Amino acid sequence: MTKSATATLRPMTGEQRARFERDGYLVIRGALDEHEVARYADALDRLHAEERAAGRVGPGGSMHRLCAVAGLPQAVHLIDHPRTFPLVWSVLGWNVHVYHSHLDVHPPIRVPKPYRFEWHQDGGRQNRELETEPRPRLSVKVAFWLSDVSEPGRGNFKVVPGSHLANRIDGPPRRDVPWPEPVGAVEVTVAAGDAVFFDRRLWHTRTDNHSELTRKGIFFAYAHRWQHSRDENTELLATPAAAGFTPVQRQLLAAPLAGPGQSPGDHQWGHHPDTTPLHGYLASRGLLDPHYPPLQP
Ligand SMILES: O=C(O)CCC(=O)C(=O)O
Repeated sequence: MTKSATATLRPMTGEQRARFERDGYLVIRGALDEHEVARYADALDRLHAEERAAGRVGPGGSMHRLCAVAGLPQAVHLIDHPRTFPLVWSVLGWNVHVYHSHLDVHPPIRVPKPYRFEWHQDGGRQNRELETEPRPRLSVKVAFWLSDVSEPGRGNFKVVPGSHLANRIDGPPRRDVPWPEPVGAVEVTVAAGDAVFFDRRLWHTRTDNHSELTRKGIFFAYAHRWQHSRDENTELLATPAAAGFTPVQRQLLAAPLAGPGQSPGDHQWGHHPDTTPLHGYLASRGLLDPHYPPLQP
């Protein structure tokens, strides 16, 4: 973690937890300061320019690049950012990693796009293969905003507050069939530097950017280490840049943690808290919680 991380680590407050359980998401105002916003936005702009030059952007110049830290190693400081990461371990506990992440740049839309119903819960097949109502939370996600989406129409994140406990919403027979927006849907209006922390079950969608501003964000989804990662960081972890990553950052990037004589699978399963960096980090600061199973010492 960065220097500031150690100074300000605080678990989720009771009020935040109640709001998160009720609405399925929280907005963290000013999660990044203006210098951080400028730094990450510049880095994202540079990557976007490279991707564009290499012909790897979508229609209209949009970029949705998976494995955020592999694409932008300086974004490693976002995965355990002191303003957002405590929300993650307060909910999921210490046996976590980033299982999926993306870097997003969406320039203004100049040519109308064909209709597509993009409302979804995260987790893909989890939403078919788990049988409970509601299905379990399993993962949470943090979106860091690097452009101003404080007005609707700027490619905002759109959600149905409180919908995380509903296994389904009304939708079209095929995604290309125009369909009314879900009742209660709202565009989340936030400034550059704000973050949105959400339950993967929250029904949500990206919206089209009809403004004059390019919409930019970085997203990290966290799950327990016993859930398979969609991100692939093996090459990243072998680069010189990775030498500077902290043990907690390495855990979050799914670096192998098993020591001599330990089975990698068992370690990933969570059998070895003593050699799981986040466990040690929280224990040494008195942040484990005997009353909350995922955080029990
Ligand atoms: O880009 C957005 O606003 C939404 C992204 C999204 O759908 C997701 O993170 O699952």
